[in-house]
Amino acid sequence: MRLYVRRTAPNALKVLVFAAEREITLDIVDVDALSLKEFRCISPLGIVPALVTRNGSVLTESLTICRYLDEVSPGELLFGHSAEERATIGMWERRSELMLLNPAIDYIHHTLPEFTQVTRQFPAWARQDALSAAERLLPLMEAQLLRNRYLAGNRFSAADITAYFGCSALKEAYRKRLTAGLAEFRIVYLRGSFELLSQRAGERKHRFMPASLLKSQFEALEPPADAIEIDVAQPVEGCVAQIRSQLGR
Ligand SMILES: N[C@@H](CCC(=O)N[C@@H](CS)C(=O)NCC(=O)O)C(=O)O
Repeated sequence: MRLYVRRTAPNALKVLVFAAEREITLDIVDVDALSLKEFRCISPLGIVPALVTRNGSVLTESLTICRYLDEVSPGELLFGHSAEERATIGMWERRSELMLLNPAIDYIHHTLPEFTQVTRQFPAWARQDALSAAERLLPLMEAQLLRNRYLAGNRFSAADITAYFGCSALKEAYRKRLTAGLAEFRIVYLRGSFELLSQRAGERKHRFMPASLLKSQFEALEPPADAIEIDVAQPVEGCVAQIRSQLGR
């Protein structure tokens, strides 16, 4: 199966992480290597992610793609087994997407000068209202995570993956919140210099996540103290091998 992605697009990254968790091998195509016209022949809306299944049909919508991959792949289901489990995971997944991830994306698109070309911005609305749904959801999530190891119970699920993309782990205080109550966890710090990362960001052709955004990310970053630290100057396969070996996987 072939998955079309853009590596800065949260919905596409969500499917990549889902596939990695389920150990599903996909042929990954970065749409930056294609013209929009070429990509629109595959996915008429021109949005990522898009999956071409084994029988040649094209699926878009990250949630639909993840559900499909879950159903057609052997192994532990991340959308649950019983009706009860599926409903609970589905509920937390939708809450995480609609009330956390999408508002976070809206906030960024409406407030940062880098997105003036992409979005007709309403910064006052964003500052006042965009995150109100997240503010209502977060205390509920926090209570849920005090009672359970993961969002939908004691098993890791698709809901945790979506929620993860609505969170930032750049600052120590955020990491403390994200890991509170976890008996066992490791933080992986992918370390790269500003020069290297801005060079890589500058090589992208699309208008999303422009290279100029990197500055504010570096300003916010508080490097974690006892993380597994990986130098991203090496190829991605080397990073993955080092992380796996340090996690003993
Ligand atoms: N609801 C869709 C949203 C997909 C989406 O918004 N994709 C963005 C990147 S995260 C995109 O490709 N935007 C390009 C465009 O709209 O032209 C999903 O979950 O897959």
